[in-house]
Formats: sequence, structure tokens, C-alpha cells
Amino acid sequence: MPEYFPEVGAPITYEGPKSQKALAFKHYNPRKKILGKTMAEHLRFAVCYWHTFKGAGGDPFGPGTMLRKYNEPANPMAQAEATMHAAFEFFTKLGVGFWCFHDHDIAPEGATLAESHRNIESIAALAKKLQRQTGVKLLWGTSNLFAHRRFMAGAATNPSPEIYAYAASKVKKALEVSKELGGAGYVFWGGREGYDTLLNTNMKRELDHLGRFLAQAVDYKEKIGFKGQFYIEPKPKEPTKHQYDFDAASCHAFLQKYGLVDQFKLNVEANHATLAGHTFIHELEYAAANGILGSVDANRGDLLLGWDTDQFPTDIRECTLAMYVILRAGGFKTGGLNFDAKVRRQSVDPVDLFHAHIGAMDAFARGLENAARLLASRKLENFIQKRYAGWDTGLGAQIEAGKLDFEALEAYTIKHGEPKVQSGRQEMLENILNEYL
Ligand code: XLS
Ligand code: CA
Ligand code: CA
Repeated sequence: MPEYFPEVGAPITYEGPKSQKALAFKHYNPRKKILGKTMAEHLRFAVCYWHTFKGAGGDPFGPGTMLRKYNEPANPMAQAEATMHAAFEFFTKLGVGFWCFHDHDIAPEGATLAESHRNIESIAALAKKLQRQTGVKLLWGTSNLFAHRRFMAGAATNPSPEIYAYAASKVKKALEVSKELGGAGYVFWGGREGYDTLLNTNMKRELDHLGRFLAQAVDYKEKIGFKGQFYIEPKPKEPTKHQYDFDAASCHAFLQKYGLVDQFKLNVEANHATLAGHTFIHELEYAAANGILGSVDANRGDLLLGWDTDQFPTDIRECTLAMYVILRAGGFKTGGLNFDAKVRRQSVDPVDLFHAHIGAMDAFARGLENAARLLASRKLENFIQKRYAGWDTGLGAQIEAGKLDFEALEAYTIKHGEPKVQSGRQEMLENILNEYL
């Protein structure tokens, strides 16, 4: 078997913060224990197949810039096999425990649905063998329901029932394959589920169809005994002008309306949060507060660019705050940190893929350590506890227990007069946070 990443001879190791070696971890020490779990167990890093092995650096103004040895075979199935070998070489040299894929990242579409299914089954069999050999596991699988022209007006929300049926057939196969590979989860991201103009759209009907589609997926999952967690991945726009899974809160409302909230959690992506006009941390906090924080697509956008740049996460403050929310929510169960991120168009060498992932893993390792120290100090938690202490006894406790109506509240206010206000101490709290970075 050819070696696809000869620049990295041996697996990347932890060398500590003093190391000057570029291809080494300075902070990610997989076996180090923090709050009772190893770093590897907390962070559950995954490499995404689409950007890392199928991305070539193309953008709307020019084609790909990256030449990869595994793309050399002319026959698409031979290319798919070579890519799968390269992927597992990469996973093991990098030292990640998980990977994620779309059906047609790993295998080409055939001329018919049946041929596409056969292609996927055959490459999935190779993936299964390589998983067994390496111990690398599937964090989640998914189906690409957005690239082919048939899905231009949506998959589950397409005006055509035949395209709904096609999408269902693809998801059916992707669920079977995810089960076969022992996937810990399965993602639904609706890049074309939305509209470009309301002038041609029956929104209510489309939403009902999306609800039905997901319920049917739950039925099939149960029928085949696939144990993976289902996730919806919010994103407000791009490629579609408006996507129905706009943000964590709209996904939550949707799941509740269609009776799916117990079957789904969210896969929160950092860059999608910012596109929705939120922070990444807001989306995590919203999901955690509602018991639907499942998994994370770890990346970042660019302050000056309003589109989905999918850059590797390197901001220590952001990683710290993210891990702070995740730890407080009890940590990942089935989910993990999937690097849904791509190297820049000029980063053309295969070794750039290692630099990118190493930096992101180190950034999250620092985030984890910082967040654990911040939690242990209880500085933010104590402040918040005190800020809301009025609700623990007396008036607050009675309101929370539903014991006081508007008339009683008015009588209380007349009796006690103008309430005291308290400082929110934002600047002090920001200073405290900085002490932990
Ligand atoms: C695109 C999404 C997509 C999902 C999986 O913006 O991030 O890659 O994660 O379909
Ligand atoms: Ca994503
Ligand atoms: Ca993205």
C-alpha cells in the first residue's frame, strides 16, 4: 500500500509546551487525566472526510489548487479506495479516535440509485476493515442531500414527492452503513431545506414534510436497530437564502412541534452560529439549557467575511468558553469535536492538513484545561449563583413555585417600595476569564 503522507513518518506525539517541533502536540496529551477522564475521552476529536480528503481548495472564482496522490487513479472506485486508505493513514498518524463522512464523500454516485448503493456498500466494507485494524471509530455518518441537481429545491422539502422518495432512499442506505460501521451518531444537515424565494414556496407544507421525513428516519433507525444518536445541525443560510434549521432555537421549536425532541440532539457548528448572528457559545449554551447539546463541528469563521469559511479553530478564548459550556453540561456522551474545517486555498501540501489539525487539537486541549480550572475555581458559577440568590428563598421561591399572582406581586411591591439593583460586573468577570486563558 503506498504511503500518502510520507512527510509524517511516525504518529504525532505529545512533546509539551516547550517543544519547538511543528509536527508535535504542545498541549494535547491524550492520556492526561482531567476531572476524572483523559483528554482523549473528553474531546473525542474527529476528522471530517469531505474537507480533509475531498476538498481541493476550489472556490467560486477558481478550481482546486491541491494535488493529492490518492486522487490519481482515473477509475472513481479505485480513487475512492485509495482515498479511504489515505484517510486511515492520516487518522492514525494524527492520533484521532473518530471520523465523519457523507455517503458520497466515500464513494462516487453511480448511474442509478442501485449502483450508488453498491458503491457505498463496497467502500464501507473497506472502511469497516480499516476501522477494525486501527481502532478508529465513526463519530457520525450522513447523506449528502444538497450537491446533486435533483436536490436543488430541497430533499425532504422538495416540491416533488419523487425527490422526497429519492432522499429517503439515500438516508436509508446511509443509516444502514452508519450502523454497519458502529457509528455513534447520524447527522441531518439541511443545506437545501429552505427557500430562495417565498414567491414559489409553500412553507407550511415544506416544514410538515421535513417533520415527516425525520420521523420516518427515526422509524427506520429503530427498525434496523441502529443505536447512534440523531442530530440536527443548525445553519441559517448558505447555500440556501433561508434554511429552516436556522439556529439552535428554531431547531428546538421544530423538534418540539413535530414530536421529535426526544429523538434528536443538535450538532452545533461554530461558523454556523456566527452566520446566524449568534456566538458559538450562545448556541452551545442554548442547546445545553434545553438538554439537546449533542455534538460539535469545531471550526471558525472570519470576522471580515460573512460566509462559511470553515477555518480551523485556533482561538483559545473561544475554545475555553466552548469547553466550559460542554463540561458544565456533563461532557460529550455520543458526540465529540469534529473538525468540519478546511485548510486555506494556498495551503496546498498534504502536510498542511497535519498542521491544521494539530493546531486545532492543541487549541481545544488548552480550552479544556482552562475550562476545568475555571470550573474548579467556581468564580463564575459563584457569581451567577449569588446574582440569582433572590430566587432561592422568600419572594423569588414563591414566584417560582407559582404561588403568587399579579395581584399579590403588586401588593408586595407597594409594601416594599423601589427594589434594589445590583451591578452585573461584566468587566470584572471578563478580567477573571482572562486570568484563565
Ligand atoms: C455545511 C455543513 C455540512 C454538515 C454535514 O455547511 O457543515 O458539512 O456538517 O452535512
Ligand atoms: Ca458542519
Ligand atoms: Ca460550515
